[in-house]
Amino acid sequence: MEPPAHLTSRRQRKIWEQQQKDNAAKRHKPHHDPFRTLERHFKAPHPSMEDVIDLHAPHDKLIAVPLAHPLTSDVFGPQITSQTAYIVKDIPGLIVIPNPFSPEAQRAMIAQCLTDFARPPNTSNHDAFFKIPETGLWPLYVAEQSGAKSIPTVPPKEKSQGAFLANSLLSPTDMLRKQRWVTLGYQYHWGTKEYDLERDIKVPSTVGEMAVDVVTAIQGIGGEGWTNSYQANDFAAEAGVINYYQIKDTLMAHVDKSELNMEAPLVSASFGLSCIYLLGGPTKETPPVALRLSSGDIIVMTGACRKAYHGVPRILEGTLPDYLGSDAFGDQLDGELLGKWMNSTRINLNIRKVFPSSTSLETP
Ligand SMILES: O=C(O)CCC(=O)C(=O)O
Repeated sequence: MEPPAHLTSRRQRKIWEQQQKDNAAKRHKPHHDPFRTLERHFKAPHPSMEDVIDLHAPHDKLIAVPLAHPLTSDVFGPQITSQTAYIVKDIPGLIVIPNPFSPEAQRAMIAQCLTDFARPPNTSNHDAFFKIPETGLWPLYVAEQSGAKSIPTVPPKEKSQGAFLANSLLSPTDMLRKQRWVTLGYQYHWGTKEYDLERDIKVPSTVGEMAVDVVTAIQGIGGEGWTNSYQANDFAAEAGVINYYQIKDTLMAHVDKSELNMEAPLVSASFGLSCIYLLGGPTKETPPVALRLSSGDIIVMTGACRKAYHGVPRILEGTLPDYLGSDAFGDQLDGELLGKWMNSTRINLNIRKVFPSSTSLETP
C-alpha cells in the first residue's frame, strides 16, 4: 500500500511505513492462552518460582484433609510417615499426598521402573522401530558401562529403514536415554490413541496395590464444594504409563481421555528429580496452578480434575534427594548406575482404570 498523498516528506512516509509494519506484526501475534503462557514462563532460563505450590511447604492454596482410610500397603515401606492429603484451591477434584514412601520403597520402585517394568510384554517408544530383548535395555546398559567387550545391540524391526539408521548410531546408553515412556497393563497406542483391548497384560502387582491403596484412602474426601464420590471397590489398576524425563525433557499440555472410564481416579507418583507440574481446567483458557512435585509425591486426579489439562514444562536440576544418589542403591555396579542415572532423571508412574467397572472385565 502506498503512503497517503498528504504525507509529502520522506521522513513522514518512512514513519507511516513503519507504523503499517508494526500494526501487521501485532495482528499476526499468536494468541497465547494462559496455559501456554505459563508453560513458556517455566521453559525460560531462570523462571520466577514465586507462585509455585510446593507440596512440602505451607501455602494458602493447600488445604489439609484427613485421609478417609490410612495408607497400609507395604509398597510405601515399613512405616508410612505421612497420612495427610491436601486439596488445592481452585482445582476441584485434585488430591495430593506428599511423599508417603520410605527411601527404601522409593529405591525399589525406581529400580523396577528402570528394569522389570520396562521389559516385554510392556512396550516403549522404541518398540515401533526396535526388537527390544526380553531383558529390556537396562542389562545392556550395565554391560556397556562395565566395559564388556561385546555388547549385544538392539536389532531394528524388519523393514524399518529409520530404525536401521538409528540403530547404527545408538548405543544401549543412548537408547536408554531416549526411552521416554513404557506402557503397563493394557497397552496404549499413541498413534491411534486407543488401548489394545485384545491383549490382557497385567499391571505389575506392586503398582496395582499402590494405586488401590491410594484410591481407598481418598474415597469420600474433598472440600471447597466438591467430594470425591468414586467408590474404591470399583477400582482396578488396568493400565499405566511410566514417563522418563531427562533434564531438558518436557510434556506438553494435554488431557488423558482415551480410557473408556473417565470417572475413575488417575493416580500418579513422582520419583527422582523434582518438576514443575501445571494443572488447569477443561480448556487451556483456564489459568493453571503450578505445583512442585518432589520424589515420592502422589497426586490423584478425581472428578472434574480427571478431564483437566496438565503438563510438565520443567524438570528441576540438582533436586535429587541424597537417599537416591550415587551411593544409595548399593555398591555393586548395578546400584551405582541406578544412582548415577537418577541424578539426571525424573520418573512418573501413573495408573488408570480403563474399563467402566471391574465386573465388565469378567464378562465372556
Ligand atoms: O509426568 C507427569 O507427572 C505427568 C504425566 C502425564 O501427564 C501422562 O502420562 O499423561
